[in-house]
Amino acid sequence: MRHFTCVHDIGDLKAALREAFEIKKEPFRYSETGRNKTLLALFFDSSLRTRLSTQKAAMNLGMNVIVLDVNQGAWKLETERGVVMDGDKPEHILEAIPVMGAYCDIIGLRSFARFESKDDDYGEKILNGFIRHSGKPVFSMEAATGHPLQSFADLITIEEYKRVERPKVVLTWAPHPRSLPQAVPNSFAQWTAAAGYELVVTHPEGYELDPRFTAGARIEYDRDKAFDGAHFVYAKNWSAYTDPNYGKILSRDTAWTVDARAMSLTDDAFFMHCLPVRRNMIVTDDVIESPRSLVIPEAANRVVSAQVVLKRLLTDNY
Ligand code: AN0
Ligand code: CP
Repeated sequence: MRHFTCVHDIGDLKAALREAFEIKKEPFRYSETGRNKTLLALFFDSSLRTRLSTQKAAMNLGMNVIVLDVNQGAWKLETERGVVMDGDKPEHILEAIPVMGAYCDIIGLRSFARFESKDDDYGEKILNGFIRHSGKPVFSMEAATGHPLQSFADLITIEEYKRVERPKVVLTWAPHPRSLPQAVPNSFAQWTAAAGYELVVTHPEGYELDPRFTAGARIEYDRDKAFDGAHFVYAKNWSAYTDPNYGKILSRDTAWTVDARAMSLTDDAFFMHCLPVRRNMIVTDDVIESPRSLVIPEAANRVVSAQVVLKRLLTDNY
């Protein structure tokens, strides 16, 4: 694996899951693999889990880690080519990327959708810029259209808790006061399809995701019908994908908040969310605090997914 940006990069998913459980059992077995190798973890956007779990995974592999919050202390970066740089941005990303590549062996990148241009976001302009110009293996720590480390951790969690071979998994939209990217639901749909689960996606009309990610899923606008018999409920807010509403909030309807009544329609489903979560917008206190809530084990598995990916990037490239 040269880079890690989506489910296709991981190859045989079953083998990757087996590797994850092996690493979870023996996290320090490969503590020499990353010796004298440096991870540069670059954040253009905020993070708690990704920042900490990726560092922990790198440390378990014996790596050195540099973390940079690009917007705090580094020069503001111009991303357009051809502009006269007489404004507030002193450095161009076309110099900054190879410079950063010179100081490390692997680059982790967090750079959310900007909602300024759907083509730039869905063309993964920033992530692909790092792949093209850094000269180093690059992995996504949530880019514009996907959050593969999250989905990999979600699958590890589902595999640990499922009671049937092919569980019914429901991805449900829920309200949020700010415009959020489609990265988490896109990846979740793509990875659960690759895992062969039954996937139902439910949301108000107008929130249809890019069909390239939801291929094979059933879209159900009636949430009660979607929840019927579910084994896992995965809640997430996202903004509209379809034109002309790309990046917009179309609904704030709190009837979509996941509550005990909705969960009672399921087959005693587990509740999942990638976090950070806004309580009583996305999910009620009682549901997220219930014994069926997996949000903490899910977050803990982020170390495992990051460690599998880093180990493969190290062994395949160095
Ligand atoms: C981000 C998102 O929705 O993509 C990160 C989730 C892991 N969430 C927020 O910005 C609240
Ligand atoms: N789930 C997740 O990626 O969390 P952070 O945004 O805190 O990293």
